[in-house]
Amino acid sequence: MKTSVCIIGGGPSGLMLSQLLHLKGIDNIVLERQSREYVLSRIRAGVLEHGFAALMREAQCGERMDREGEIHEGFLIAHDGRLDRVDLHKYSGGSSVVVYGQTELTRDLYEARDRMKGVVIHNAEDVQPHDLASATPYVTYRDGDEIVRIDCEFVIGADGFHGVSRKSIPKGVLREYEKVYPFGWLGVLSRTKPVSPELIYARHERGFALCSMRSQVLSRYYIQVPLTDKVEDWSDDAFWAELKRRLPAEVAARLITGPSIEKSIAPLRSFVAEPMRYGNLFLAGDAAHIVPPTGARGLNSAASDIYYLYHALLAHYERGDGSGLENYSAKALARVWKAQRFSWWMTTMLHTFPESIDYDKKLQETELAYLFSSERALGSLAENYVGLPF
Ligand code: RFL
Ligand code: PHB
Repeated sequence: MKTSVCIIGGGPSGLMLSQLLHLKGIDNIVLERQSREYVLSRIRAGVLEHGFAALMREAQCGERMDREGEIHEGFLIAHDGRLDRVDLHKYSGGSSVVVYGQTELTRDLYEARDRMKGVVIHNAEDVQPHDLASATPYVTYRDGDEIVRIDCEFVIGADGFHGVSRKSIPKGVLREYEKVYPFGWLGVLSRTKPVSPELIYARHERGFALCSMRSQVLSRYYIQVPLTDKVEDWSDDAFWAELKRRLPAEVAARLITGPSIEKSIAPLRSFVAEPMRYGNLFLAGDAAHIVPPTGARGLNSAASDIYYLYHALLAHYERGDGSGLENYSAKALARVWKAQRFSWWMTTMLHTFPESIDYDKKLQETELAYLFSSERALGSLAENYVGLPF
């Protein structure tokens, strides 16, 4: 096979880029290791910044998101016996976020790819990029007993943290920065009315908790757990009891519980790979960087990568202008690191660390006390949470 852009990974990053390029007549193929059902069963992000939402509209996939997604103009932080509100709208100069599940937006992107007859190959095994430093790279994959070869001009590594693309960059070229947190988030999805119309992030001595949602009838809750815990260790009853302990009494009293329809543990990790380009391979999204979910930045950092990459490829194909591709890595990384900083800050402020001494706990309390006493500090939180400009 032959195409202009071969995209490895059919998650939100790969599908979004595929759709945007196709709308401009730029030929591309998406290779996805899993089945579509599997990709759509992964429960992940819930909060989208407006930059991401705008990209969905540009990709002609924003209709259902605009109809069913909820605009949130603030969220709450429970700490030290208080429940304080962060007024995103006020402190970000009129902005907000959209609550719309990653599952839903991925479904919308797949449907748009189907409508345009875009090529998305599922169950592609042993995907491997080749000759990336040359002007004629190619990608192979296995379909049963057959090895299929795709010749292309550019390879996009949008295959997430465990993908093959980043691993294809020679060791001497790549620098990796990583911070692994000593805990994970146990998440539960339940068909219940959310406990609060706005998200609640809770700092508690027993550990962090988050009350989120996908809609007014679908709730998503998380609690911080040690890395040694297994999903099987947590019955639904044990989960609800522990969540209630970490929430303010009046919130816990109105929490509606129900059977979990999904339950999983995600370890918390920060990671950045530099540079995000090697020859004609360009990394995007979780393939190049991940953040702990506390600041809701993961998918949103992927969106800015896709935005820069899309415009760079467009300039190349429409005007023969390669400057966007040249500058892609530096430009993307500048925003990526700001998302890393914000996610690290939110995580550090709100979680219980096994090694922390009383001094550290006092600083966490003071950080929160300072935050809610300073309009400038709230402004800084708000502008990061709604998303820094692309
Ligand atoms: P994905 O979604 O991991 O997709 C990569 C795709 O590549 C495929 N793949 C391969 N395909 C072919 N060959 C190979 N060798 C391959 N290896 C892998 C995979 O099957 C997959 O389909 O990466 P992408 O597209 O860059 O998207 C990134 C987002 O998924 C991620 O950043 C967010 O989910 C992070 N995140 C959140 N982000 C937000 O912006 N807001 C949130 O509220 C938010 N909440 C979260 C989150 C992530 C979480 N977890 C589970 C890590 C909450 C959680 C709990
Ligand atoms: C979610 O709803 O899954 C969610 C929301 C906010 C976060 C992280 C995850 O910061």
